[in-house]
Amino acid sequence: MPGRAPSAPRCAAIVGPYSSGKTSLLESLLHVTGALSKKGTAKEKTLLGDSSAEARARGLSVETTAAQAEFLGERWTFLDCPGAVELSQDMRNAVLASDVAIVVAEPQTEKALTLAPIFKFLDDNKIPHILFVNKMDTSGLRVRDVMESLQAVSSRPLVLRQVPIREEGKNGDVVAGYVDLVSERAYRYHPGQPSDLVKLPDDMMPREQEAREQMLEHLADFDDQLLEQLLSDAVPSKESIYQQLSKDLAQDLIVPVLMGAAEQDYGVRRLLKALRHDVPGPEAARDRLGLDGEATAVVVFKTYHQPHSGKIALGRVLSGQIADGQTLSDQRIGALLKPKGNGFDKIAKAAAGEVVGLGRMDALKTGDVLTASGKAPSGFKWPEPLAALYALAVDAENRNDEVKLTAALAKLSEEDPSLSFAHNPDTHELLLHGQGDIHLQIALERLKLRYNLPVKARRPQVSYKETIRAQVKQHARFKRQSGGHGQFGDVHVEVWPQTRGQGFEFHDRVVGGSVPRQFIGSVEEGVREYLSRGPLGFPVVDVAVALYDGQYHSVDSSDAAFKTAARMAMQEAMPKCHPILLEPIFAVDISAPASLISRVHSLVTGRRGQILQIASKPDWDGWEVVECLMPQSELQDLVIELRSLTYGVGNFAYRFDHLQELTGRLADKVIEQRQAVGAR
Ligand SMILES: Nc1nc2c(ncn2[C@@H]2O[C@H](COP(=O)(O)OP(=O)(O)O)[C@@H](O)[C@H]2O)c(=O)[nH]1
Ligand SMILES: [Mg+2]
Repeated sequence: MPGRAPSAPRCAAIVGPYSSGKTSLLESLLHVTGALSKKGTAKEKTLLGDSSAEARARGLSVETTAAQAEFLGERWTFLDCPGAVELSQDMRNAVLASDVAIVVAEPQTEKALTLAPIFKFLDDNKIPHILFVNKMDTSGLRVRDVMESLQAVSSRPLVLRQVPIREEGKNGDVVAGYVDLVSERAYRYHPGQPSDLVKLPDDMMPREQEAREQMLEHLADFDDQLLEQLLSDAVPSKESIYQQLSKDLAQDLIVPVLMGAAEQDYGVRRLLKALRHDVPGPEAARDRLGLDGEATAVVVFKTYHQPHSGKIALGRVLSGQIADGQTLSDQRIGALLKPKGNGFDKIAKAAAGEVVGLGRMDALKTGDVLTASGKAPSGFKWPEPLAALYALAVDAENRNDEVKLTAALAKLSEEDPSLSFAHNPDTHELLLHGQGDIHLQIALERLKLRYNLPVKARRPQVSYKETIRAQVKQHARFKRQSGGHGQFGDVHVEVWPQTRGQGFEFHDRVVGGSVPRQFIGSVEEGVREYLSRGPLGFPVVDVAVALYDGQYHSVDSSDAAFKTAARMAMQEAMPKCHPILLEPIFAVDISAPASLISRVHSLVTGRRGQILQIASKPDWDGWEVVECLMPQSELQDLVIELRSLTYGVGNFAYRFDHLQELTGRLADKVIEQRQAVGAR
């Protein structure tokens, strides 16, 4: 649009499934805008976005990379987000702080489903997004088939803005260029070069007309004037179409679709022009996040801990201006930086729209907002991190490193809020929780590479418990005569089962002082100590113990002696009470597209699950939820099988439900393993 004032700096997050070409697109965007003089390639592992050691090792992006560029006098930050489902936390945080998301997809109908959770997140949060169909240089598929499969997973209409021009090549059809459906002009692609205007091929006319009509019909759904024009066969002006496109994009009513090939720079200049014209300025993101009315606001969407540079928080200035050394929300900006290549450059100030690095602000974490007033605005909202779906028990290889290990894990989980760690009091294991095995393996690799902390990881133990089914009475006497002062304690206890969930109870039924008051607490203590590891090797629950008689000695009795006597009584009694194993059962809600729900069904039954209900998923069209009960032991690696059955998109939520008796071969195996391990 001639005469238009340059926009404030804007920010586009590049998102999409694994391997769709996001990092290649970043490379191309930087190259085309002149920010990068020499293009790297995925094959040679020289892409800017994948320059970390973890990324190179895997050939996949493991965290968000920010890079800046200028296009026609306007400034842009591009955020290349990891595509792997397990690493989607970074993607979520990045799009929230951006003005637009560029969703990169492959022209393959069978991969369309992998976009469903991405579209869902963008639409739930009303984040404007453009779809870029990449790898058109290799696609033989018809665009309308690709569009149909993608439309099936988007709640917003996908509006095609270009159609490809195909030509006969050596190995069949190749895409040679495109027709722009607004200007109705045809362009020919040139590898690494701008495309040039060509005559619209005659045989393309019917297809072009059809696609253009569809585009206009979609737009008319949101504009009465345009609808009237179409109904009366009037031709809407180019300007009015452009206006409508940017208006609808800004409100997340439609998803404009462009195409190209990042590796050849095909369609990338066209994409940049669409971004330039159609993407709203930073005020829209500010208002969307509930930060309107703030004179100065910076939202933190990522943190990095680097061994050499310390901690850097990546933030987006959404209103006002900030300067190095300034105090915001009671924290002084220790260093103001901007992303540059693989690192950062120092800057003095930054204005609304810019993405900045904030150094030496150690308290900052993702989802924080810095304001001049110091208060987090009441309307500000940032979604909760993804809940953990998988865990590993970890130990430092070197025992002396344990303190260092928790400190390093704290840093990693701060960088990535979907990673967390906790001590399991039942099993005494340090558990690392995350989104899947790759996610946790990357964390382990970072511990080793960045913090020099080699770690052993194994499958966590299940929190089995045990209880009893019979009632017994037991007498035990602890007596020791050694030199002068001896030890003496004598107890009669009764042990019986409680109903499930009732817990442990201790009853004092001593009459006539056969066990003096002051020792009764020690008897209870001895019982409790014993119950931390019952005859099967697990913590005992739902048991009641009564002390109903005993004897004492006026000189030799002591707290310690009664405690020991109580433990001895329990040791004798419990094996006679028909001990039984209890297994934790979880309530699990597994969601997947309806077309795949029969797979989920067999997955559940194959894992000793009990299906309670299959229902349609609220606010997710075409998705269903299988509600079931499943043993914890089967839940531990559920995510791995679920993803492999559902193209990676299946998900679940879970909570502890109850303990259930486990008998037979499975129980025998669990007990046998426990006995072999011994007390930890
Ligand atoms: N044919 C073709 N391959 C591409 C194109 N863009 C990326 N690729 C390839 O797709 C693979 C994944 O690329 P990458 O940019 O790492 O994808 P990301 O996981 O989405 O970041 C690599 O092997 C690239 O060489 C393209 O435009 N055309
Ligand atoms: Mg990548």
